Amino acid sequence: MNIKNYINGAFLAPLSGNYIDNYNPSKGVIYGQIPNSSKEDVELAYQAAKDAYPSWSNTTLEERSSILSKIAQLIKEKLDFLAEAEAKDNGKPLSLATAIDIPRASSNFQFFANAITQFSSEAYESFGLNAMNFTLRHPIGVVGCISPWNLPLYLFTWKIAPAIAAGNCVVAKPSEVTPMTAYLLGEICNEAGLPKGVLNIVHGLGTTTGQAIIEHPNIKAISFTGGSTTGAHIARTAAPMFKKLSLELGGKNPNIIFADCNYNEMLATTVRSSFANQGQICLCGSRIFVEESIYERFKKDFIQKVSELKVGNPFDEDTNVGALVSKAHLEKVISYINIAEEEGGRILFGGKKVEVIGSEQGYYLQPTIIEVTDNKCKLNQEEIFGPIVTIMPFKTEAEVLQMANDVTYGLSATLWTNNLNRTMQMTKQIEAGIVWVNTWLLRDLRTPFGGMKNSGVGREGGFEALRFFTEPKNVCIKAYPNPS
Ligand code: TXE
Repeated sequence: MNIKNYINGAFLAPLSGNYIDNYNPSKGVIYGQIPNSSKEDVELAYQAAKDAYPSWSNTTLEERSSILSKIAQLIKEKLDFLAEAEAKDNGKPLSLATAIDIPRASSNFQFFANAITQFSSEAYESFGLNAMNFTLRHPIGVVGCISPWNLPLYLFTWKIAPAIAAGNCVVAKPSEVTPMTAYLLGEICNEAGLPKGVLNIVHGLGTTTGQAIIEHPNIKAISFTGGSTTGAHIARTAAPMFKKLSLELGGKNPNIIFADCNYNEMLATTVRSSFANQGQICLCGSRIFVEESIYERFKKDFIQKVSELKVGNPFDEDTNVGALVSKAHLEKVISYINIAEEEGGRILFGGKKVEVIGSEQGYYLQPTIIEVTDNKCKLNQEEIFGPIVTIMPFKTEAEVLQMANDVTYGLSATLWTNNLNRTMQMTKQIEAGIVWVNTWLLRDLRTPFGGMKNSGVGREGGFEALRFFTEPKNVCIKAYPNPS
């Protein structure tokens, strides 16, 4: 199936006529083509957004909210269709796309449909000065949203929904590796009555299409989720143009397990936090630290549970682990298994490619557990973003805290303990934007989401996202006594 750009409500071929191949990772075959949009296509999208802006930014909140709700509703109605498209394009189990990805894409629109009606700004009465301050929050204008391949529609809509809810018009680019559901979203937006030009979707490579978006002088804000190296490049490009930036980048998250935790809950959740979506979630707990007294027990039980995971075709009902997103990514992930061997890591389980019958060319890898002895090793320092976790024991709270923080990343952390004091102390000291205690990936969309250190700049979610997509303007009014 050939994909087109969605510009001004219409589906357009790229002006240059350049296309790139789109792969089905579970089969390892090309199944369509997508535009490799040039600067000129991005300009077309920008012009459409610019033209739509005066009217869209002046719609009533009620009208905006009702269009966003309609999009949410249509995504819900097309759940099966969209989930199948996502599983085919990305390689993730259909069950996961059906239970998580697509429902969340719908919730993103519904959440911001509601949030925008409750969004407010501050006012200060300057006592003694006879003045009043209030802050207006205007939409920015035309903004850029660039998203990755791991949770395609989920993350694409997580940016677009608050951007348009706040009254902006958008030029958006999904990952070239997983463009399909973004393409389908265009049709849904038309069906929901989103005015032409409010959302424009251009497809193509990061280095051509993405680069044209971030370099565009009049696209005044960029919301990006992806790798930290790309994030640094975007920051370097956007900073001299004084663009507003929100960067959600990689993670190397600790999963810290104390002996006093609820063991069965911890074990089941740790399997999920290690291998959900083939480990391709920036929030996965890829470094598992286990208190020494339960280390051997955990190791045995964890290996047992992981060995029960079925690696297979995303469309098989009993598949737990699907295909990795691309051949290049599979090779990158496998290179870490070689690094582990060089570094003296012990592969406790997995480490091998899987040949799935009927899908022999697909990009499958066993979920892999590697025992390491030093947090300084590459496996514990670099983001692998695949089905590989490391485990190592620790003795004291201070020791595990030091290791947890001893990485360049700071996205999320998980803590398993029933000790309240320890929870209070550690959550304060862990360097991460999100800390889960006795759970993982439990999300309330009102909460601030994002990382510190090399995991990003800024926060998404709730009113934080609406603040990002608006420009505050303070108005100060002084009053004088009435002339007598
Ligand atoms: O991501 P990229 P890649 C991590 C993960 C992965 C690594 C690289 O470790 O192995 O990043 O993955 C667009 N200007 N994460 O290379 O390149 C690109 O087209 C503008 C973590 O696939 O960062 C895509 O739409 N845009 C992450 C988006 O950026 C550019 C999820 C992300 O791609 C661009 C994905 C440019 N110059 C990977 N270059 C997470 N935080 O969840 C690329 N892009």
